[in-house]
Amino acid sequence: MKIWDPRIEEMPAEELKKLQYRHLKTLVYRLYSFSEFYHRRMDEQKVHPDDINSLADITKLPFMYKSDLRDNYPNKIFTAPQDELVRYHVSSGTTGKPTVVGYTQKDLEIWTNSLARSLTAAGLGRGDVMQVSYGYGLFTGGLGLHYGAEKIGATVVPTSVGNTERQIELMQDLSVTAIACTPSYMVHLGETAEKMGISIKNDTDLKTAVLGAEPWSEAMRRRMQEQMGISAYNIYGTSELSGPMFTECSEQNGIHIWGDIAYTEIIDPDTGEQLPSGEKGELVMTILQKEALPMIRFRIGDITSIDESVCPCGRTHPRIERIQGRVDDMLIIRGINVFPSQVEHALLGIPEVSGHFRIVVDRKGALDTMLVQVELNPDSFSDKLSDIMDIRNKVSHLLKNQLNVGVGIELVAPGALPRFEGKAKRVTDRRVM
Ligand code: ADP
Ligand code: K
Ligand code: ZN
Repeated sequence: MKIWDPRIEEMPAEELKKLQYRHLKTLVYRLYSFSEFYHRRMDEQKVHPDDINSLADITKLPFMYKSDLRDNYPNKIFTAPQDELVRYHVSSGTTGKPTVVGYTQKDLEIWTNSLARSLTAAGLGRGDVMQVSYGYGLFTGGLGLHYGAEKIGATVVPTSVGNTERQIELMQDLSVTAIACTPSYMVHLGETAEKMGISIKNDTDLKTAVLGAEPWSEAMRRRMQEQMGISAYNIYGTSELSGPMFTECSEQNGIHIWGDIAYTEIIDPDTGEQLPSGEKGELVMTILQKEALPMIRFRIGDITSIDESVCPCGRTHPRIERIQGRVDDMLIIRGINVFPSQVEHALLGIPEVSGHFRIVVDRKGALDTMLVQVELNPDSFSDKLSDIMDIRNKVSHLLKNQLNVGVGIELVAPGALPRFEGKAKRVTDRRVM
């Protein structure tokens, strides 16, 4: 079993903690001195860098939220000057504005190294041919995995998403041994191959799948592994951390979070109190070495628990269990984050429809579908089919632009959707993992 960076990955846990503390201390001083945003935040919390004298003192520091990125759109809280940035990525925000993340050269190196360790932990290396079927472009998945796979000396086939039949042809022709994509796309790929008369298990060299960007279950893993003759590893990350960064090792029992890169806490989402190791709660991460967009105690919103015991694989870095859900109402549609508040925001800009809407999420075959039912405004209500079609096209177009994911639109008569007292129940999710 190869380890990419044994010195770091097998470092005794106590030493790792010391290293984390040193990084934290440096980070806090740097941010207090050079960032108006963090300086103000720490002042508000009445905490000074001198108050941070152990790793446990991290709880004195204020939390950060996705809304901090939205409120400082696009890059007002970046802590590196523009001429040191070498890349931007863009992810979904909670309302109209997306979240912009930026990277210096060193930030990209750390991200790539993180993935080099992770992909090696998943058993990959030189000689592997990896098809990267995550989206290339503004999302972090495609380019992230691309650089990570090249770093370990694998051969990359940058197929990106879509055109599944061609992906399967290439998989055969180029003797692809590994793939990175969403778990639902993996299932879709398997089903498409079946239809083409190709068995992934018997007619391809595929052995490893690195799957993430959306929740999936242990049952789904077992099914895929059996049916397709592969080992499937869970990969985790968010654009605010850099992108997908951390995976499971050969044990397939928790995702190793590289402690020199990120400090992990689990908190009670209601009280903000840190929970003891092993308990389920909201994942909070501090990115210890990032230059352009450091995150202190960032409340990611995913629910999981942490296991700090040394892994049988020899790695000392803590592991988080499979993500169990969200503390907020974020939906993930084909790997893309969608907030009901974004839908609401987009609909508010369209005079022909009202603010009464409902989202129905389902899975057709292996792929997610999203339907938005929205009430017409009384003024726009019409018996003419062509009028209705025009409005529907307009709504569909605007929502696709805002959400980056295709949505079905169903226009309904004014007053047709249920009204709620208190918090509206806007989402019906019919997917089974
Ligand atoms: P990515 O492109 O890596 O999906 P985003 O920032 O767009 O990054 O989305 C991050 C969110 O996606 C996470 O907060 C989490 O909710 C979800 N996610 C990513 N990977 C996984 C995974 N392996 N299992 C469950 N959810 C995941
Ligand atoms: K996602
Ligand atoms: Zn391990």
